[in-house]
Amino acid sequence: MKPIQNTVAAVVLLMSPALLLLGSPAAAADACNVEITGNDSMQYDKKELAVPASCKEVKVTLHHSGKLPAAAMGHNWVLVSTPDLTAVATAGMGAGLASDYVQPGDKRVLAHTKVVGGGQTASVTFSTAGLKAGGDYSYLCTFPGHNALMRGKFKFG
Ligand SMILES: [Cu+2]
Repeated sequence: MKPIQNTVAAVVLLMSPALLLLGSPAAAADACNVEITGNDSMQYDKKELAVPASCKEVKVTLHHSGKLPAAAMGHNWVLVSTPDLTAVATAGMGAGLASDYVQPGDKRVLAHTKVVGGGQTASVTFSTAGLKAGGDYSYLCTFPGHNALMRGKFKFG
């Protein structure tokens, strides 16, 4: 009887940290942190990113898994209302690499990272106060010519 009781006690002890993690605010915040990777083939690894509407802030981390420099195959992550996607891409093209291919002061840009080259990472943390739960949002890379392939849906809600 005794060894069995010990085993049960050990299992309960092992499980309790996991249960604590599940119930902690840190675990809830994790849902508000999303990651995406771009590569040398002009592609993101995800067609969709989703965060719950309970996120007051969202952190998006962009990795570039390739080897090419930012000037040749740079990527950024730009959040827009879907109907603004093409206009933001066009405006960004003219802004140039020094502005991370985002037109300064463009109100249609809801959030964006800087442009990264191979092996680099960038992240952006933004408030969701201006987002509508269930709204139609998209993300794109505004490096010239990339948005045709590098775009996806951003689900908030
Ligand atoms: Cu790109």
